[in-house]
Amino acid sequence: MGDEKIKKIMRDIKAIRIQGARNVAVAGAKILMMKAGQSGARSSRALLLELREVSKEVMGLRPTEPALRFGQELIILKAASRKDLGADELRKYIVQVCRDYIFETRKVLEKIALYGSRAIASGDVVMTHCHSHCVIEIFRAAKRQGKDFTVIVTETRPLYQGTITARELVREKVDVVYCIDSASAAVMAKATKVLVGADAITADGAIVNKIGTYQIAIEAKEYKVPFIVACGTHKYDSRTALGFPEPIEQRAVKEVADPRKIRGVKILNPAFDVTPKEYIHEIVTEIGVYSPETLVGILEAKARGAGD
Ligand code: RUB
Repeated sequence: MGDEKIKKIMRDIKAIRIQGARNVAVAGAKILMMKAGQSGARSSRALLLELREVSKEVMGLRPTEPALRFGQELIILKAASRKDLGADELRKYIVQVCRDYIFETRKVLEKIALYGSRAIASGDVVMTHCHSHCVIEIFRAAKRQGKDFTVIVTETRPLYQGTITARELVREKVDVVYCIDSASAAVMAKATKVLVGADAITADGAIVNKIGTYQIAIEAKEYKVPFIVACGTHKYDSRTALGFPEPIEQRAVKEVADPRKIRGVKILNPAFDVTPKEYIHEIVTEIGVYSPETLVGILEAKARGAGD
């Protein structure tokens, strides 16, 4: 029964029914929590082995998700550091570590909402793409501060996450304009800002986000509209500083088109694209609002242990 629940969460992550980097990372932590809670392992060694196995599977579900990887690695690392405990104690310890991690991600989101809301002014027309919890929380905070603004939401083909964003903002009584992705250049002249989330920050200061983000960034630059990114520092992929490229998830072609209707054609379906630092005005994180260069300097120093 418990394993079935875990499998269901995994299927939901894979099918993007659970989506957005933060939610995916939290769902991954919940899987480890469930696995530990229900495991019948008699030794801490066996328990850790089970945890590592399921975690490997979880991390493979969405390849472009450093936050998911970071969360999984952190939980496993903490669990492994207490292998001196008996199986029952370790089980309880792991459940608590997962709870703490989930709580921490909530705190990160609240700080991003606070700092990011300062960039939103009454009268703004802000374009966003896809569905990002960081972005939604910023708009929610700005609205609660009494600011009146409009959000242009792009539909975000092929899975239409823009509809989630539109619905959530309407619930917050935000004025929403919805358009197809290919209308973004045509409506950019009306925008005063662009605000998007991110799945990854790379060592060269680029961000990786839902496919279509890069073209919006290019259009924003052309129209001199500030392009702002909101994301937690746990999305920094320090492996990119060692020369590993950020993997870009390639999804099933049937999400894009029915291959039987256009036979003989190679269909591409990359889930994400890379926006270089030159296009990014600033990145809003839980530790502050920085240019990509400054932020990466701080995060790289921290990753190498020099920042702590
Ligand atoms: C979602 C997406 C979001 C980032 C950030 O893609 O690209 O902008 O994940 O999300 P998908 P958050 O729908 O494929 O998961 O701010 O929620 O972490």
